[in-house]
Parts: sequence; structure tokens; C-alpha cells
Amino acid sequence: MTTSETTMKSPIFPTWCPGCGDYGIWSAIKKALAESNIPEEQLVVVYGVGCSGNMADFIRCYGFHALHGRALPVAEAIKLANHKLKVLVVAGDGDTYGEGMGHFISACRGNHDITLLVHDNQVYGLTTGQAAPTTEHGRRTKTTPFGVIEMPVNPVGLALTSDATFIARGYAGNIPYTAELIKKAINHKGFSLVDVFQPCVTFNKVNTHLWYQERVYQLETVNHDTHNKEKAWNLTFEHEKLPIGVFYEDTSEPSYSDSVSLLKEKALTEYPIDNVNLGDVFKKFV
Ligand SMILES: Cc1ncc(C[n+]2csc(CCOP(=O)(O)OP(=O)(O)O)c2C)c(N)n1
Ligand code: SF4
Repeated sequence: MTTSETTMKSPIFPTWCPGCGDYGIWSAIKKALAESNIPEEQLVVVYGVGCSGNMADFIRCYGFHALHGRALPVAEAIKLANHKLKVLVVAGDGDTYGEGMGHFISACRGNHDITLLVHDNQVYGLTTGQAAPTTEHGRRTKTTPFGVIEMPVNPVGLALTSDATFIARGYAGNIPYTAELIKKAINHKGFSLVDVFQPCVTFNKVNTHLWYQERVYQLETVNHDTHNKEKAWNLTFEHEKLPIGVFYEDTSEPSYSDSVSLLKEKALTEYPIDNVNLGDVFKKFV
């Protein structure tokens, strides 16, 4: 059976605050998955820890709720064990660009065939609004009463310089558009990032839905060439208006599992293990 709105229906309704951008991303993910015709048994979603990661309870599918900052390495391991699976990661900006920053760069560099969906709300939401790595310079928060001292991380720019092969940005308030971006990301062979602007209506009173609606524009309206890395790079510095859409895509690079010769014939999980003596393995490595 393929994944559909019915198969993904969870008995648990989201506990997010009314108006939270997470609802929009949740809807966009379900729409994209339902329209991608992925067999139920071939889909795995790995979640980070945060309001975003709580989605683990709100979508019924195979999944894994990882530790904070550790969703990507779990997803990579799943993909290496069985590269025939479709693997998605759902995590917050704090989780991805803070605690999990090293893993983020590693996943981009390795071109692991995984889709990463980041709920980018510019705060640590679940722990009640501390400054995140994406919070703007000078912003006063609970943990920065005199303003954030550091400069914010530029997620799209960082993905570009780390050689990610599909990079897009969405906005939680535009569900059909974000769903289309997620579908493209899922179909991309290699690492794909969709960083989604997500208003946290409770702890971020600056980057509200209205704030985004006054600023976002779709890259199709300026005929952006998604194969031009330099143009994509320049776009990441736009702040008055905020581009959303596909910034960059490169389909010429093999994915990580495509580069491992052992995996060409079959998935690791398809190799027999009856003749493997674990005692010998432990003697060798432990
Ligand atoms: C290693 C570790 N550090 C800190 C925490 C506490 N913690 C739990 S959720 C969270 C914030 C999550 O923020 P973000 O990833 O941006 O997701 P959001 O809640 O905004 O969706 C923190 C700091 C933890 N669980 N594990
Ligand atoms: S705290 Fe913010 S991110 Fe978390 S559910 Fe509420 S509005 Fe959403």
C-alpha cells in the first residue's frame, strides 16, 4: 500500500500552540508524501527533539525519534543499512544548526540520499524561546537579555559551501508551495535540504506570519537559474525581501550509497549473516 493521507493518520492530534507554523509544515509533508506514491514499508522518518520533532506522534509511519542534534547520523545509518528506503529527517533549526551542526555539514559533504526538513523558527521553541544559532544579531531573548552577540548561521549559504546537491527554502504559511519543494527534494538523488521559515507564535514575536508575508517572494518570479551556484550564493544575503524556492540543484554527483561498491548489487540488509561469527568480529575490533 502506498503512503496516503489515510495511512498517515495518527490517533494523536498535534499539541502545538494554535497558529504555530508547524501545522503548515505537517500538512505540506503529508501532502508531499501522499503525492509521491511511496510504498508504506519503504518510508522512514527520523525526528529530532523539539516542538518540530514532536511530529513523531502526529504522522503514522515507520520512524525513529532520535536524540537532540542526532537525527542525521541515525538517518544516514538507516540509509546505509538499506539504501532502497526513502529516508526523511524532520528537525528544528536549533537541533540542526546548533547541537547537530557537525552532522549537518557531514551529511551535505557526503551527499547522503536523505531529505532534511528544518523547521526554522529562529528560536529554541520547546525549551521556551532561548536564542538559537539562527537568531538575528542583537535580538533580545531569555538567554540574551542584552541582545545576541554572535552573527546568525546562514543555513542555505552553509549548505552551498558544504556542497549539498539540492537546497531549497519554504515558508510554512504557503502549504502547496512548500509541499512542491518537499516533493522535489524527495525525488532528488542525493542530500536535499528544505529549510522552512516557521513562525513560532509564542516565543518569536518578530518573525510572525505577517512579517513573512510582507517579505517572501518565489524564485520562479525572477527566473532564478537553479544550476547557478554563484547566483544562489548571492541570494542567501537578501534580507529586505526573502526568496523562497529552489536555490540550487546538481544532479551530476553520485549519492553516498551509490559510491559504495558493496551496495551496487544489493542492500546491506539483503546480505546473509548466518556465516558471520560475531565472536570473531568482536575479537578483531574490541
Ligand atoms: C543534547 C541536548 N541538549 C539540549 C536539550 C534540551 N532541548 C530539548 S528541545 C530543545 C530546543 C529545540 O529547539 P529546536 O531544535 O529549534 O526545535 P523547536 O522546538 O524550535 O522545533 C533543547 C535545547 C536536549 N534534549 N538534548
Ligand atoms: S512554542 Fe513555538 S514552535 Fe513550539 S508549538 Fe508553540 S508556537 Fe510552535
